[in-house]
Amino acid sequence: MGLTIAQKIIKNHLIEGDMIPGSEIALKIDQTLTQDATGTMAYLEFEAIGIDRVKTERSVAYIDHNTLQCGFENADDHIYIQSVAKKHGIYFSRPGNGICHQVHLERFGIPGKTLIGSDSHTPTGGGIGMLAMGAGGLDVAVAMGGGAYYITMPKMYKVNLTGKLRPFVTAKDVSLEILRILSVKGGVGAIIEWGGEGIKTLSVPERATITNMGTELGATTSIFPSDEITKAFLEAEGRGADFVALESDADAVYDKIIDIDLSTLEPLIACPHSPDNVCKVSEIEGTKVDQVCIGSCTNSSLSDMLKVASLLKGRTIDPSVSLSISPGSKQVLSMLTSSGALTDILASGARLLECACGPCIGMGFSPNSAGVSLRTFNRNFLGRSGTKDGNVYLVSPETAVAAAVFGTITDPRKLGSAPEISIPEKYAIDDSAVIEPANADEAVALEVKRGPNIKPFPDCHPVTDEIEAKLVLKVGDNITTDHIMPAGAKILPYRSNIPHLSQYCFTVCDEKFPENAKAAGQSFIVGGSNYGQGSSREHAALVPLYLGVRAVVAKSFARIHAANLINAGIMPLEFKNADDYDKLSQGDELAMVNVYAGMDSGVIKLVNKTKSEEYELICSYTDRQKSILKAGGLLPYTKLNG
Ligand code: MIC
Ligand code: SF4
Repeated sequence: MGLTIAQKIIKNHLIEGDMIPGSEIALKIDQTLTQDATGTMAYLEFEAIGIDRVKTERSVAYIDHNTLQCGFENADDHIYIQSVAKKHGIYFSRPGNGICHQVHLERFGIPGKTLIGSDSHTPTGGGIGMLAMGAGGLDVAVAMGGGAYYITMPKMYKVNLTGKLRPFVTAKDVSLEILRILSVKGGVGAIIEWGGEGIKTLSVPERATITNMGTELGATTSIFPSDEITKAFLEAEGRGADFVALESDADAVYDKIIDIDLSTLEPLIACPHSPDNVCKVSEIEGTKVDQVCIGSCTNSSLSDMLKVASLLKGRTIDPSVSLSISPGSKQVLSMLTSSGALTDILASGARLLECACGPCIGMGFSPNSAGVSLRTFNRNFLGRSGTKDGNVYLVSPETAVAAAVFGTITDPRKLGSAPEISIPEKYAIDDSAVIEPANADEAVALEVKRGPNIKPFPDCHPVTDEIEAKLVLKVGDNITTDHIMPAGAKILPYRSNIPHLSQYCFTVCDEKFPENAKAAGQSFIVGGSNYGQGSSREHAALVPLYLGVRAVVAKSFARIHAANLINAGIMPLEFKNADDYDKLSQGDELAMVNVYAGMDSGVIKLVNKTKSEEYELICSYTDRQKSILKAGGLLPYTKLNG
């Protein structure tokens, strides 16, 4: 039987396990990346593991999320990350150099290699044929130390593309179309391979938009073949030597095949507050727009920005709209500048933001009260923009420009003729903002600088055989990590200060959650399906741990969050009968008995002492996961087991 692209890479990196969907496998990791909002914690964990030098082929620490320095906290964290990187063998991408995924694709990604990153959009690297996955910070710390990365062997899906996109229909619309078809949980447990004749019409930046947004499907990752288009991109980046060709075997077997004819697609838009709430732009034309943001790791490539510049050239944006542009990297910004395209953008009335995540994670540029914001980003979860009642829509750069120019949601085809942009023969290469690590000898004497905002890791709690706890919070389906641990400019600076962060935990759903959880001492949370979708932030597990949460019982979980819960020593458990979800009420006094035996049999009994009822919960922990839970998390487990 032939192999898919992902199966080939997995086979080459398999350390443990069998490639049987649903079973646990351990992979050797070639490259890692971190960003600053998850990086401080990841490097504190790496230090706690106690390994001197990273053992990967390449590890890069990016500063791109926490770039607003409204107090000492973010600046201190940047200095900490820079100093820890220099000492332990990690490349440091300075603030201003760009968004981790964009820069990694340009300068470091290699087809056929494995990459894990402490950011859920790490699958962007699949645009050049990498097996690139988002992970919790602790998993990245372990991989930097040479440890394996454990995942459940995914199923294989294929999206077969035929035809060619029509003018003003873009890779972003392809991403929205697949979200419309599969929904935000349709990719859970799967790797999505993109193939078919249609992919020959898509450049690497377009492919990277698609693999980036595959994260919103809940997929383990997404991947394109590495072909002559990949080769041309790597050559233009001066990295032709990194090219290797990769394709699936003709007789590879897929669990699901989806066909999309590119020539039938239209400009699409994801409406508030979920990336899969998709309709045609033409269906909601005329809605008044207050703000437009162009950028983020989904749509900030040079090609995207040049299209935007060409459409804005000679036009002035509507006076009632505020337009921001954040180029994805210093390379993109410098080429926009030298080509004169930036002048066209600025002349239209746009505001230039730095090469960073910015508004995507609520780091500035929050919309006005109840404002309508059209963004080229990948997520529009409630409250993420920083404005609680903001209405965020997700669109292509072309649709974003149309809204900025006309002041309302408008089909971009009304802008006239579509710009034709091809990737340059040579990108402007300047790696001066990437600081190399010290060599092993020099590193010994180097000091790691820690600011006062860095607080100790929360106390670990080994899972015990009997747990009495209160149900402090019951939530519904598709709870995101932005609900659990909100981000934004006011909260993000405290990612290395768990006690401070804890005041905000789940407050989007229940203002009183932190107070109630603390008062309960030990607690459980109940959720619906796809609990924990979205970001890879391990803080969505570490903060509940700090607040006393011992288990989360849900109808189903998102992949990275379930792994983060286990890494934090919190049990993720699923209802055996989904109807039992309705029987539980917030405030119920609960108990789990014979937990260890239940972990072995796969069924744990949950006693509702308030209602005198019993429910069955299921778990399918591997022996490794059971040991992690019994040790109180991956950190104590790794220290014990080396
Ligand atoms: C996001 O897009 O939600 C983030 C911010 O990049 C997160 C990481 C984080 O919370 O720091 C992600 O996607 O993993
Ligand atoms: Fe940054 Fe937004 Fe991309 Fe997350 S999704 S890495 S916040 S640009």
